[in-house]
Amino acid sequence: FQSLRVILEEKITVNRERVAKLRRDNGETVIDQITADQIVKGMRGMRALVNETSTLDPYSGIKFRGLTIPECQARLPKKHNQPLPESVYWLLLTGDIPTPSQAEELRSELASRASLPQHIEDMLNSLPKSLHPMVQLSIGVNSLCEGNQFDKAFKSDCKRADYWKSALEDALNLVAKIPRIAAIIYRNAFKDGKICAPSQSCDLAENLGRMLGWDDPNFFELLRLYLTLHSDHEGGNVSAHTTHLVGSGLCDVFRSYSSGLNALAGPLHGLANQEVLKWLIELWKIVGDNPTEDDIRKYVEGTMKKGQVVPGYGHAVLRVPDPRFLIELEYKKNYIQNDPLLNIVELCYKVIPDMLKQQGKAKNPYPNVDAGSGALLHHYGLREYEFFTVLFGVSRAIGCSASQVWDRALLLPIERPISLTLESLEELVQQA
Ligand code: FCX
Repeated sequence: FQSLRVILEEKITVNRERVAKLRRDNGETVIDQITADQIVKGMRGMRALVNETSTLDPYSGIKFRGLTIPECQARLPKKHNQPLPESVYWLLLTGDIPTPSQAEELRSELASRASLPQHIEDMLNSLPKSLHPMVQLSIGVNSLCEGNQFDKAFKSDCKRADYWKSALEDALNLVAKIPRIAAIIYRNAFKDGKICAPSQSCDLAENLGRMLGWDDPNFFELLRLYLTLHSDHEGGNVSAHTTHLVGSGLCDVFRSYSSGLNALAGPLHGLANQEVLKWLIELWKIVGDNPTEDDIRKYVEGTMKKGQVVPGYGHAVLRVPDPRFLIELEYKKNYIQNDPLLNIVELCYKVIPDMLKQQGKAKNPYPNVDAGSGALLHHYGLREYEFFTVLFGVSRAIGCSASQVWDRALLLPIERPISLTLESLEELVQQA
């Protein structure tokens, strides 16, 4: 942990100087324009945020600190064939590929922080089982804010330049503890409520899998992949942006990310993975184990006729099949012999893009990460799809908390754009 802090301190000094130079030399330089369309259509394509941890290209997809996911898989310290989630976290925090001993240092640090205060476990156990798992997760993460280091620093005479240190402390606690919150929610909502303790010797993925109740190394391997794939998706997506926005008012990472989790719980965003599996299971029931392309077409037409979106397809930024979805398919090819539901996922990929192109509305007719993630979990026996977005939330804590450390490190101010009434927008358009 000490070495992580030292490395960050050095990098933060350098990056603060970069910000100062940028502002001094080019603070007034115009880099983009905003159209009226962008203002009424969800600010698509508007470059207006600083986010250090990852970038998203419409055609090549996500890069974590400049590395594609296949590059992460090849170069980050792994367990078996997938990167350790801890090495992904190190990469997002520092921009460096950790050495195996640095990844181990972070693994051990996070494992040592993995338990929850008893009163938080009691509070989670008292929640109604019927409360959606994402609401429970948001409550659990919010409640971690009690006694957080950031508030303590803020209320003491800590200098603003040092806020990042307490933000880092809280970020590590969030990533360490969120798997247990998720597992308690799962065991209470869908199993007998009993849960094993986190182990000091496991990585984040195995600890999560074991606390959920699995003892299958292949499932832990899938969770390693899952935690990597969902860890970050640049700063403009709904959950990352929400976390950043709330944090910009100097809320600690627990309350900021709890807000981000509520953002993730929308069906057009993270909840899509739940919606995809619900939709696929219904399709499977209708068409059976060996459907034809026409069977799939008929079902998709039904969804479109109802005016609903096809879940797991489309993206606000990507204009190609989501590389994360392609990695899911590759995982299926390498690890799973024959699974009827995953076969249906593949058949959908053959059929749906052309249908969406024909419909002519979606700017991106291709699958996103949610199109395949749920069917992989289903293969290993995790079938309660209302829980799926919780796993997304466990993973996204890695990216959102790393970003929040950098928000404080770069001394980013409170976010405060200006909204327009329709009338003022119409006037501005006339004057332009
Ligand atoms: N099925 C049917 N219609 C679709 C569609 C889909 N999968 N995706 C987009 N469209 C429609 C939109 O509803 C919109 O219709 P409208 O003009 O009548 O309002 C039109 O196509 C243009 O939308 P577009 O600009 O392509 O997409 P947006 O940037 O507005 O929205 C999302 C992007 C992802 C929200 C959209 O594609 C969608 O609803 N997809 C299904 C839900 C989903 O899978 N979400 C997960 C996304 C992602 F991975 C994540 O953030 O987690």
